[in-house]
Amino acid sequence: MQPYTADGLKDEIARRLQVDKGQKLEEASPKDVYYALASIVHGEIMPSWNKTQQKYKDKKAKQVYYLSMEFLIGSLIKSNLLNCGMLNQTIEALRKMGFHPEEIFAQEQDAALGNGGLGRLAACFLDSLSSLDYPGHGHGIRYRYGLFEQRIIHGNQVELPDYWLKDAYPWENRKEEEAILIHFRGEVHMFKKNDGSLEFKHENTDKVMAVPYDIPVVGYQNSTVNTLRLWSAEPYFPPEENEGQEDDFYHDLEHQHSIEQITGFLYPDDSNIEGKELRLKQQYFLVSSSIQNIIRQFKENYQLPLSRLPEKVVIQINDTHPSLGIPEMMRVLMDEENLSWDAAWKVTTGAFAYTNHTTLSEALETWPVEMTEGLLPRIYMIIHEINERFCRDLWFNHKEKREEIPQLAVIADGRVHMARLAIVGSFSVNGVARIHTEILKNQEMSGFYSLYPKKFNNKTNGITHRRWLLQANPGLAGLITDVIGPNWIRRPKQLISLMKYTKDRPLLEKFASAKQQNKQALANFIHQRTGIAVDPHSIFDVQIKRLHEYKRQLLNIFHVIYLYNELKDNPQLDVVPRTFIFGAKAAPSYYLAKEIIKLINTVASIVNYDKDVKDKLKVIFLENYNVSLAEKIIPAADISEQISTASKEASGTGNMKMMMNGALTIGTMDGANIEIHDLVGDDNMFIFGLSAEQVMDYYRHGGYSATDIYNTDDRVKRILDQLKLGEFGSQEIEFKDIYYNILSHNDPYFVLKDFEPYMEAHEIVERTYRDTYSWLQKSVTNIAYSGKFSSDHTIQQYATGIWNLKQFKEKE
Ligand code: 9GP
Repeated sequence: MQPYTADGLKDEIARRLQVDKGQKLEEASPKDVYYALASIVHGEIMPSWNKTQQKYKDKKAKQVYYLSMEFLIGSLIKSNLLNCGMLNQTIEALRKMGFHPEEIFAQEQDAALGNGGLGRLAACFLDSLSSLDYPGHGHGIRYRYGLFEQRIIHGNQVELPDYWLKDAYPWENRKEEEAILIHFRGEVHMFKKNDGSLEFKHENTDKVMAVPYDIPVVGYQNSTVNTLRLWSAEPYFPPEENEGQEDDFYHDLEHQHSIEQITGFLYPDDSNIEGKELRLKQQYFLVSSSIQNIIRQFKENYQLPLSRLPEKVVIQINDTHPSLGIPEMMRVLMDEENLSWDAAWKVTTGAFAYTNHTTLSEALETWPVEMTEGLLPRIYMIIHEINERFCRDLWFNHKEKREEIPQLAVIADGRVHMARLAIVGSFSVNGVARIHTEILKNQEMSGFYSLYPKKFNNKTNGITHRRWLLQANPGLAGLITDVIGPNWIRRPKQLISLMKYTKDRPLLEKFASAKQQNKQALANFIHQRTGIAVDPHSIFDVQIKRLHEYKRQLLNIFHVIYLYNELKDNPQLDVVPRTFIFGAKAAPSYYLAKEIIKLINTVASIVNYDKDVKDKLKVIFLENYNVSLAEKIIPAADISEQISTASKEASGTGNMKMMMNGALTIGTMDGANIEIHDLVGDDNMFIFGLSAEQVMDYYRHGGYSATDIYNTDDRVKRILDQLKLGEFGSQEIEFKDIYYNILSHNDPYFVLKDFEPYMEAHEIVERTYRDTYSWLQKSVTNIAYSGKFSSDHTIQQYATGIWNLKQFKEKE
């Protein structure tokens, strides 16, 4: 990529404005400047993009395709500038032009094509694949509406549509010539061929065009540019039907609308699968377009028999959502490429690998047989056959498993079990943190683990340190480079060298000042957004993630209410001032989660204006939590709240992002918290609460009574009674459902059980914070050990442990 100077860039922006819009610089709005800038960057990326793809073709490289219903890529302008090596010059150029760089960058609306952890992980993985020179691409859906925009009105979450494509999206290239035809419904006819084998013809289908839009995935200053291919659903117009269409204009319009609906919007729930036919359609649409595309490219580029496809192609499926890719590949290989069942099965199971992201039973997908069969008749036949063969194998070759067949069968109780399909059809099954993989192996999927022990493996999640440290926190990143040199940027594990400096007081002061600047910036932002002034010297205690009962935002707000009660009882109490910051979207149909959002906002509206509390306590709920907002909050966090009910959070990735930015974790022994703990130990984080074994034991054998705690702990009783009596609401009934959910359903997520240990852990937080020097040492220790959680490390493990993929350096 061509290096631009700041002045060169300034001139080029002015030239583009003139050529493209006939505009003078003085007349240009921030949006105009953003588009001119994005077009320059895109132009810089194009040659490397073409070259990378050509190189893969020429060298016949093995490639990984990451199939995911979600890619939460957020905004790309800054990360593209950073990865192209143009960020600093751009900032300088924009300043010289009299613009505030952040205002220009903020013109790009986040591409919110994901719900949370799973989608953001996919985006981090793509960044690492390119930055490490691995041939790896994403395939996903170009939803016209991304995750809803959240507004808080009178404390309630209100959802607005996220029409992120309303302005042109400068990073995508429409590739109409590579469109693919997808078939739904219809009938399957069976014929006997001359050689006695069977042939299946899928006829009278509803046809939909899948049109790809390609987005470049730029590696960090290495000229590698991979592709994120997002598919959009469009009507199919067969050439012979082009005439006489006027007659059917309104019918066609309706038809067109129903087709476009397929990629209309992202389902807004990440923990509870809605069994809607449209969602099943989306899933098949994604996999059919991707698989047909992959096979077409394989045939064009490799000139090898399809039996050798697994030598050149590996397909990682992100959760079970794309597992219909398995029968789809069987369909293409058998019906279109004439492979036998056995040959097709060998290719398919040699190419697919599956990542599981949750053990929550409500998130494990199953589809009704009638729906699957009606919408995808040929695919259902294949799933049926996969199931028959699998069950037969169990019956005849694994006699000890006969009893378990109903729990293992791909089709059971009138439903297709997607996780089972994914396990049976893949050569690798991985969890996303050590404890999560152990739970899969020993509990949730133990029946499969004993059948296929070699398939199961762990790949602990990671995050790209380029976006989450280098880009989001330039102050800290610059300081780190000053101290240990720039090598950590390409080898993030080298952050460990910071450990040499944890006793260097003047240096620790510099770390403190970098954090303080970020806190001040966030305080300004909060003031501008909410009108509330927060003390930038208070502890910034942050919980940002989807709202779910298992993530226990409720425990956090109970702690806030407890502190508030203490301060009301004794306004002179000597406490370290705290600012509790929340960001969370609830699935629109998740009633209790929305009640918890309302509770947090209601508590905030009382606490923030109470004179007794003064500046000792503030509660901020930042609406519309998304990637760009996370980039503002994370660098300013002192405390990272990772307080899920142990055994429930598969991994978590916010924990890694905040650790990397010097926050100390208060958390349970759950997900990747355990691996953070392995590295930094008890001295550098605040662990509390039930272990996963204890939680699972309670679920199995009972023995816990929430009512006992309510009756014996005055603090708990007071809080719950306040909810029931409407002290935190406009009327008595306001939060009664939260109250009853805890007491009548025996506190399914152990909020009361973990209350006492959580309070104690927070007392330790406060004591530790008072000792500034010791706090700073712990903070730097966290940064030093965080390199292990770079997604570069995770991707290396996928590449060597699952994909058998080679880095593709320029010299090869
Ligand atoms: O809940 C998990 C979260 O713990 C994990 O970090 C993330 C990425 O692996 O996936 C989340 N799962 C989902 O979003 C849906 O299964």
